[in-house]
Amino acid sequence: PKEATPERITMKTYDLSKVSEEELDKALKRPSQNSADAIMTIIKPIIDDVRRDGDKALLAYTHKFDRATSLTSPVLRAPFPEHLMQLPQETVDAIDISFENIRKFHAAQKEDKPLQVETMPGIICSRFSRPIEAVGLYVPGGTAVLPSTALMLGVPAMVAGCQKIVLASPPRPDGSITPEIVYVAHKVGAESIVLAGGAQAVAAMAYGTESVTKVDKILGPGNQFVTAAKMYVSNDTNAGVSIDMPAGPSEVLVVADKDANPAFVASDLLSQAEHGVDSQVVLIGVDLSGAQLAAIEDEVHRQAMELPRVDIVRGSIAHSLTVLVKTVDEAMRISNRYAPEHLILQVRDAEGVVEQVMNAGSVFIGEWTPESVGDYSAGVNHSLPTYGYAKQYSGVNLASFVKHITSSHLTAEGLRNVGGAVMQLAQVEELEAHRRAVSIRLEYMDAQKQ
Ligand code: HSO
Ligand code: ZN
Repeated sequence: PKEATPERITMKTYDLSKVSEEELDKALKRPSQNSADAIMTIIKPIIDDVRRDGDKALLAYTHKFDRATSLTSPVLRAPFPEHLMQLPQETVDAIDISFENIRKFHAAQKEDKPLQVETMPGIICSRFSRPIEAVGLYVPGGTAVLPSTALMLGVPAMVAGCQKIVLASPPRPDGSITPEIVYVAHKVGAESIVLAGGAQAVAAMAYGTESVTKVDKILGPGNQFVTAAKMYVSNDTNAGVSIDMPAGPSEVLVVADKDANPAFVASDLLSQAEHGVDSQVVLIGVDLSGAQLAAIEDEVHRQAMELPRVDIVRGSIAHSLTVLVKTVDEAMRISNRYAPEHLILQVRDAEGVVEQVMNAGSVFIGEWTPESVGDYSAGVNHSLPTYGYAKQYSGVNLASFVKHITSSHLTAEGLRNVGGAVMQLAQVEELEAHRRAVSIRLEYMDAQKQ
């Protein structure tokens, strides 16, 4: 690997034909997270406090961590006062357009009628879905205001028909919440906004407090404390709460060939890099010439220097990398092994390459599809699996807000058709009552016939 000069904002480059598999795997490792044990020792007492002392503990933590010392109630209930959602018209319009696209895409994911299969004559198996009653949606505070995350979680919850939508987000030091988030909460029909963040907000929604509604599922991204708290409460049977997925720092992998526009490629890498110092961005260059690689690197440096968040970008670019390969097949093999949260395909016939995508949170196809359209407004969800979890998790979608329930309905004929198999297996498992539940009915049928 070529060393980056300190002042230039540039990624290390690896040439697939010159590095070993192990070297490449090591380079593609996500920046390491703090040890789970260390995080757990910090959050456990917070969760215990909120569970025991409810609002009082929740408020105390908000006073301490968010410096919102004037806050006297941790919850804002709907209907939310108009004056808390005053926004410039352009922002209202932007939220409305995004809301509508996200709504359309998630509404299309509805299964309008139950799935039904007659597995044998007289045996009808069905599957239908019902909304999760109460959901808690965590919208991070931190270095950026994220009303888009409120949309990505709130809109599908609304479309799914969840009865109680609770939003949680840390307040600003003056105790207020950003008006964009209040406006989104209003649009999705949220019942309340919990003015708290971190493990304390997660605990409040998991166990409920005097004023925070207990929820059945908690969704949304967050820092390591939030993620650890979600994992903790979802393992506590006293809470009876589930979570969406483990969350880690945001990441993007861009596959670009020699037709890709260097300025576009750089802009996509940087839009992920500005999320946080622990974000990681990966460029896979397919059959690029030295001049083409240099053009992309120049653009990365030049554009980065113009960004207000250049210092964050410096941090994330420091552990980001470029891998040079010869073919799209090689690129996709690496991408599938990395399992990026976002995969951008800036290659000729990008659409055709999608078939080769095995592991990714969300794919952005072709040069006119920057990741930021998906982050905000296209309609797809931006709450996606990170840290390689795209290998086994889906991003947030309509199914995240429902349960699937199955049913079976047999006629007498159906029971006659399958009864023998059931009785035989019950016998193998030596569960006599199971066997008799069938035999009693079959005998009854026979008696009726005579
Ligand atoms: N790229 C982020 C989502 C986001 N971007 C929110 C802007 N605002 C993680 O998918
Ligand atoms: Zn983003």
